[in-house]
Amino acid sequence: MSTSLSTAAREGLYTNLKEEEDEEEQRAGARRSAHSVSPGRLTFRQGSAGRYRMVSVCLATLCLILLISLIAAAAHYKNRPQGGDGATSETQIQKQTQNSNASALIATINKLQQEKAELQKERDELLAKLSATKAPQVIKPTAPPIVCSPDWVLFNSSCYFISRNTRDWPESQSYCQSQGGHLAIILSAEEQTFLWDRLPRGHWNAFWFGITDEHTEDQWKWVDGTPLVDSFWEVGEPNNHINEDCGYIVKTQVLKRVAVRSWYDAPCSMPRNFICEKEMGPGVSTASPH
Ligand SMILES: [Ca+2]
Ligand SMILES: [Ca+2]
Repeated sequence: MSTSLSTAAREGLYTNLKEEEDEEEQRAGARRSAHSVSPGRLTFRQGSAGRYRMVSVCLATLCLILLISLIAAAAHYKNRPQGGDGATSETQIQKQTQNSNASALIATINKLQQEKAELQKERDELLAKLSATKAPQVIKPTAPPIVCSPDWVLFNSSCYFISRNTRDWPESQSYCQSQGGHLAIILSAEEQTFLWDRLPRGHWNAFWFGITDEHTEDQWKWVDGTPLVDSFWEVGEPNNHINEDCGYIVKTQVLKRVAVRSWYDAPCSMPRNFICEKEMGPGVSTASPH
């Protein structure tokens, strides 16, 4: 009996399941009917799909372009010099290069100037040596010592003769000229003193020398025509007391008389001792006094 029930129960269950399947199939068929598309709507669906493909292609192209741009930009920035603005950096580099070149140039110029100075110094030294080599070794002949004739005395480069006899001034000058000289021309205190020291003392020892104002009164000139500059007149002389145009030196026994105040003027015709002078420079021949 239980087996019969079980069979009946299974048949009942099977019937219920079959009915449920049929109902489900009917609902599915109804959904398919509800979602069935008309031909016009199908054409609309096909056009939308083409536009979607076109948009997709465009988007893909844009993405590709964007990717290429990004790659190019990355490459550009990778190749850019590091550290700030490119133009500024390049200018700084150029400036640094120029400064470096200028410093090197200045150093080169300084070095060349130093070498130039050294070369000039060396050149001058060589020129000096060359000049010393080329310069003739001039050996000045030693001038022979001046030897004065007997009774003549030497002072500097002149010989002097102090007469023992007397003549007037013109004759005295003539005698001196005959000896190759002239009445003494006294140009310095040293020369004056030298002669004074060699004059003999006496009551009024007087000696003509080579000065006169016979051509123009009070314009005293030496026998060689040169004017008188330094003079050793006694105080109050020359006074042209009695038409006195010739000069003479006085030496007495009075010791207080001095050489540099010993000149007087007197008439040229008066007989007096005299002093001759003869220059003894090169080329001047000597002659013995008479
Ligand atoms: Ca006079
Ligand atoms: Ca006088």
